[in-house]
Amino acid sequence: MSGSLPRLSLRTIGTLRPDIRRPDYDISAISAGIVHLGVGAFHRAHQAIYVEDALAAGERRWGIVAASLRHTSTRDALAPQDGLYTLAVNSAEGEQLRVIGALRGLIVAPENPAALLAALANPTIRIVTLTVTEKGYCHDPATGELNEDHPDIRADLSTPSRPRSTTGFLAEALRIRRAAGTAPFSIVSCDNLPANGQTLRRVLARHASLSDPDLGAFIAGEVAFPSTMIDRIVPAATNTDRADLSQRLGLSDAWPVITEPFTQWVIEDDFPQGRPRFEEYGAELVRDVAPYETMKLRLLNASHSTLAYLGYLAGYETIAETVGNKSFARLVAGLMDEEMGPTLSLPAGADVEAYKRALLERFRNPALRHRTWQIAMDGSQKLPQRLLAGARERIAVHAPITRIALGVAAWMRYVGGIDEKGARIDVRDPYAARLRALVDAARPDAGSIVASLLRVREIFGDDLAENRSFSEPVTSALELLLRVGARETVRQVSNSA
Ligand code: CS2
Repeated sequence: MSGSLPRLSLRTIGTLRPDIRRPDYDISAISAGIVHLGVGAFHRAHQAIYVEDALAAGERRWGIVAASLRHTSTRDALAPQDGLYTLAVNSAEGEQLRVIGALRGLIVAPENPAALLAALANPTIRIVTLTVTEKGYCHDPATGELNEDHPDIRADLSTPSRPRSTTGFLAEALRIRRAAGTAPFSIVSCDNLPANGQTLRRVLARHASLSDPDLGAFIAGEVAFPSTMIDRIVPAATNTDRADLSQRLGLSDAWPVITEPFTQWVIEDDFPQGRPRFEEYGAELVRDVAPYETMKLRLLNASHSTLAYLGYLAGYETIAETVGNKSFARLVAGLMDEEMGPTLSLPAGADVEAYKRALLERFRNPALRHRTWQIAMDGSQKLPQRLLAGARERIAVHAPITRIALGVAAWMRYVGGIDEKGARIDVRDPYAARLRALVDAARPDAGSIVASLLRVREIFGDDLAENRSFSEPVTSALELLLRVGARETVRQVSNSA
C-alpha cells in the first residue's frame, strides 16, 4: 500500500487537509441502530452516506454495525482504521473526498456467527439493511421462491444456531428476539431485485417455516420489509486506485470507495421501530416503490448487462469505452426508447426522458472505470428481472424484441466461456459450470445452443423455451454474433432495428 503515509484512523484524522469533509460529530457518542449485511463497496457508497448525513445532523442512535457474510477483507482493512474510509465522488469535473464514520462495528460472520446473531438480537437495533447481491437470496431467479436445495439453506436447516445464509441469520435472529420479547427490526433489502422487500419476506418466511412454522407465520405477518430502489454506480476499486487516492488524501486508506455524483434511494415508509429522517438527506419516502424499481431495472440495469456482455466480447474493458462506440450507445438508447420504455408504468411525476439522457451521461463518465467483466458477473441471477420480464410483456402484445434478444444472445455467447479471439473468459456465476457444459454439448449451432440454454428453467421459466417469438430473435442474434462478432453485430442491429 501507500508507502510511508500514516494510516487513516481516529488518531490521524485531525491531520487531514481542512477542505476534506470528515465526521464533524462526536464519534464516541454514536450508538448502533442498524446492522448491515454484506458490507461491500455499494453499501459504503450508498446507504452508509445517508446514515452519515443523519449522524452529522445529530441523529446519534443510527450507527451501523457492518457484517461481511463471506470475506474478511473489509474488516481486515477497516479495523485498523477505526472503521473510517474515504468516499471519492468522481466525474469529469474532478474529485470530491469525504471521510465517513458511519461504520461503528465490523463483523465477519463465518468467523463468528454468534457475534452477528448477538448484534442482530440487540434491542437497540431497529433496522437491518442488506446488500448481499442477487445470489445472496438463495432463490430461484425465475420464480423468486427459496431454493430449498441450496447447500447453505440445507446446512442452516440442520444447524440453525450457526447460520451461513442471509435468511438463516435473519430467521435465527428474529427467533431470538421474539423469545426475548424484543420487537422485530425492519428489514430493508437494497439489492437490485424486483419487489425486493416482498421477495425477501417470501424467502425468509419460507426458510423459517421449514423448521418452525410458527416463526415463518410471524415473519410473514408481523415483520416490516419495506421495498427500496437503490441507485449509484460503484465500480470495484483496484490497488492502483487505492494507492493513488491515498496520495491525494495524504493518509493511507486501504479501503476507499469510488463512485459517481448521482445517487438515488427510494424507500417504502414502513419502519415500525423508527428510522433516521432519510428524507432530509436526499432519499424519497414513498408508498409504493414498484414503478421506480421496474424503471431502474429495465432502463439502467438492462442497458448495463447488455453493454457488459457485448462490450466484453467486443474487447472493451469498461462501460465508458463501450458507449464511446456510437453503435453501442445507439443500441442501448434504442433498447430504452423503443423496447423497454413502452413496458413501464412510470412513477407519478417522473421525467423518464431526463432519466434516460442522464443514464447515457452516467455511462460515459470518464472518471469511472466500471469494468464490463464486473457487471457481466452472475448473469443467471440478473437476466430475469433486467431483460426477460420486459421481453415477456413485449411478446404478449406482439411487439418486437430485437435489442433485448441481442442482450440475451450476448450473455449466451459469453457463458460459453471462450471469447472472439479464442481466449478463456473468466465467467463468474453460480451456474457457470452447468451453462458452460450446455453450450459445449450444443456447439457450434446457434439454434442448438439457444434451445439448450432456454431449458434452464431457473432462469427462463417454463414458458420461454417454447415461445418462438422469443427463441427466434435470440437465435438470429446469436447466429450473427458467432458469424461476424460483437462489434459488427451491434453496428448492424443498431442501424436497422
Ligand atoms: C450493475 C449494478 O453490476 C451490475 O450488475 O448493473 O451494480 C449497477 O451499477 C447499479 O445497480 C447502479 O445503481
